[in-house]
Amino acid sequence: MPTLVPSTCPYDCPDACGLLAEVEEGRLTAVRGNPAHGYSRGSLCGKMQHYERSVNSPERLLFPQIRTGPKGSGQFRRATWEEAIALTAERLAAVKAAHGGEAILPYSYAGTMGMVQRSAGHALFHALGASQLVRGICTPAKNAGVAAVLGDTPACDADAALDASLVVLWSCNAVATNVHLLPRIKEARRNGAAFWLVETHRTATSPLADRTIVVRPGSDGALALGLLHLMDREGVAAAGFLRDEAVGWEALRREILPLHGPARTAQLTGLSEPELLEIARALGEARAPFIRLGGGYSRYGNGAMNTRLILCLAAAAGCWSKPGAACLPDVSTGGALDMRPVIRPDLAPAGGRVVNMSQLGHALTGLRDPPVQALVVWCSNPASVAPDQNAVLRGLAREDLFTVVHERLLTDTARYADVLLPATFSVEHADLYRSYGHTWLQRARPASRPPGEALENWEVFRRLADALGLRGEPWSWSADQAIDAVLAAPTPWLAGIDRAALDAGAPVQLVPPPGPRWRTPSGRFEIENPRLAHRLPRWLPAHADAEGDQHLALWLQTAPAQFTLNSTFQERQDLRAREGAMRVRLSPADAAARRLADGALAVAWNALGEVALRVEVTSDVPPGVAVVEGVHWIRDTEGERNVNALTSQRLTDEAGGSTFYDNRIEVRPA
Ligand SMILES: Nc1nc2c(c(=O)[nH]1)N[C@H]1C(S)=C(S)[C@@H](COP(=O)(O)OP(=O)(O)OC[C@H]3O[C@@H](n4cnc5c(=O)[nH]c(N)nc54)[C@H](O)[C@@H]3O)O[C@H]1N2
Ligand SMILES: Nc1nc2c(c(=O)[nH]1)N[C@H]1C(S)=C(S)[C@@H](COP(=O)(O)OP(=O)(O)OC[C@H]3O[C@@H](n4cnc5c(=O)[nH]c(N)nc54)[C@H](O)[C@@H]3O)O[C@H]1N2
Ligand SMILES: [Mo]
Repeated sequence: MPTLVPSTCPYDCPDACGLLAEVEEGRLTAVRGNPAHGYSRGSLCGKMQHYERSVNSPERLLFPQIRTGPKGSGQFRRATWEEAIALTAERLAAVKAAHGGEAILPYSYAGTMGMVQRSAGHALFHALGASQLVRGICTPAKNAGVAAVLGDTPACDADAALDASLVVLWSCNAVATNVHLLPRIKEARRNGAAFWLVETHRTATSPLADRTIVVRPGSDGALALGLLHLMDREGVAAAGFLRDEAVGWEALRREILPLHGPARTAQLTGLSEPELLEIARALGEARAPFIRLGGGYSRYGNGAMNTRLILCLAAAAGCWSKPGAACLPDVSTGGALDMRPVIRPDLAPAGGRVVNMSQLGHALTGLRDPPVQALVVWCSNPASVAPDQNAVLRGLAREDLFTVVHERLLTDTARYADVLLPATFSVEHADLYRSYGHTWLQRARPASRPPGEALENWEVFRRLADALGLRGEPWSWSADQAIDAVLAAPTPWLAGIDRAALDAGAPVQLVPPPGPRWRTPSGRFEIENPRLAHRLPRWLPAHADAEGDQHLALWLQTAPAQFTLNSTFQERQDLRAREGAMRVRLSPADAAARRLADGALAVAWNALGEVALRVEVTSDVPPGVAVVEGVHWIRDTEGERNVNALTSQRLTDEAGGSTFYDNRIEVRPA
């Protein structure tokens, strides 16, 4: 009989599902959803249903290794942990002595969302005075836009969708990226709700929806302004709310909305004037609209501004004033845990160099004073996921760069390691999980035994700190003690939790601290924000509209795929088969104009690079748009590059976010 151990899905997804791990003789044999988890309620996505296949993968790294072949060849010899740690410590110390601490660059992201394991290296790199990584590859522009309008106002619960009469998923392909919102939407539909998507093409979620509103990429801000113009003109905007609970409505009406009549909106968004009017009326007149903001529209040069404008539209639709209505950007639980005991920001030198993780290519090939001479990667696969792949690979191939990678698998990045260290899977180590889609907190204990000599992040950085002569907290703690230290740091959110239940592995609900309705400096909904360069939100074009690449006709969309998660799960043959090979989806008109047949091998290109992929001809994609889903391992591509060879290192308007969807390409037959 297997033992059932409560655990958590560790991946970067708003759902952060509760798991039950089935373990026999220390080995994970299966996982199921934990029915006691109030958000995921016992169901799992297609990726996690057979997590044991990932955990027991024959491709797992089992021992420390040291490079023997050329950089990137993936040729290594086995080493002991003692040798690997000693070599790493010696090289990091030498780089620091010769070039200063800032020549060392830590690189990590959300391979696991577990708060302690993902943060395990931070204190060490602060103490070394290393360059500090700006971890902005995901949706900081969205977060900045939300903060500009809503401040720290807590989000609604996903269950708010149940009461809606109109559900709008605004750039969220929920079938892939927010699976557990769907049962709630289905229930709302049974009660009569309509279900719309705002998208750049028809997605896997489209067949479930009543309507997919297809806009030109990056034009969502213009759409929101045009709809605000029409709702105001038609008298269907939530006027009482905008006047009494918001600041800036009259200024927006006076200074900005007159510029966004239907003709200009139609031109910028690609929607027709009658359709715009119909959407404006439907939103304004909806009894209870529920608008969920995904991240898609925010990965553009105008990403933060788009967010501000969509939130203003949601306010005008009555999301904060009609009974049963709501707007859900993300559920921010960032204030729930005080990570300082683990991260130790106090150890970092003031004013040290910062490096944006979306500009790794530049950091490795262009930074001087000092150049990056040592790179330590964990919980991330930048060779696959970071933009401008050719620049990243040129950097990783530098003979004078010392690269350490702590990984579970031989990823594209791991192939470039000088020292390659084997990592545990989530079920093999302790951690603490909060979510950005709900308010459940979970503490997981190790459930199964790691294979070979795989070690958790925490233990690796402890050993490295020890070899570098760093003593005391947090390095004297075990991962469990680090979790205890985080839970002992008081926050208002933790005040009321059932600690015994949490410690026993049960999902425990965090309660946002009480406060005023609007947690903004003005105490109101901030259409106008005097602290920003653009006091009033306004239309900003996306990079690919404003910069020099307009001569390329196709707007590249590189959205998440359903059966993989960023570059995670690419080791799984069963999931790769369900996803299919890397392909570019084109409209029949664009395919015909380029003499590209369905299934043909083609080359997608722009100034940054070339990618070989298969063509899929589909009327789901409008002319002028090219869709490439998924972050494939380079190993599995036909031309040794994935779609990130075509994405640029340009950042968003605010907060240094990535602009993965803001690029143009052309496609030709191979
Ligand atoms: N299966 C799966 N799940 C995942 C992930 C994955 O890779 N696979 N990734 C995880 C991570 S790290 C994140 S951050 C989240 C991301 O999930 P979300 O932030 O919700 O959204 P995205 O999937 O990034 O984008 C959703 C949609 O935006 C659309 N889109 C692109 N540009 C525009 C635009 O200009 N306007 C509009 N209206 N729509 C646009 C795309 O077509 C896509 O369908 O998902 C997480 N979950
Ligand atoms: N073209 C394109 N590129 C994208 C995106 C896109 O939509 N399109 N999405 C972007 C987004 S939103 C994000 S968030 C980033 C995500 O970028 P990353 O956070 O780098 O995500 P993954 O590709 O999932 O790689 C995570 C790696 O961490 C490893 N890992 C997992 N758990 C552990 C652990 O406990 N310890 C250690 N040491 N390693 C572990 C996994 O094996 C995996 O190789 O990708 C971005 N890249
Ligand atoms: Mo992300």
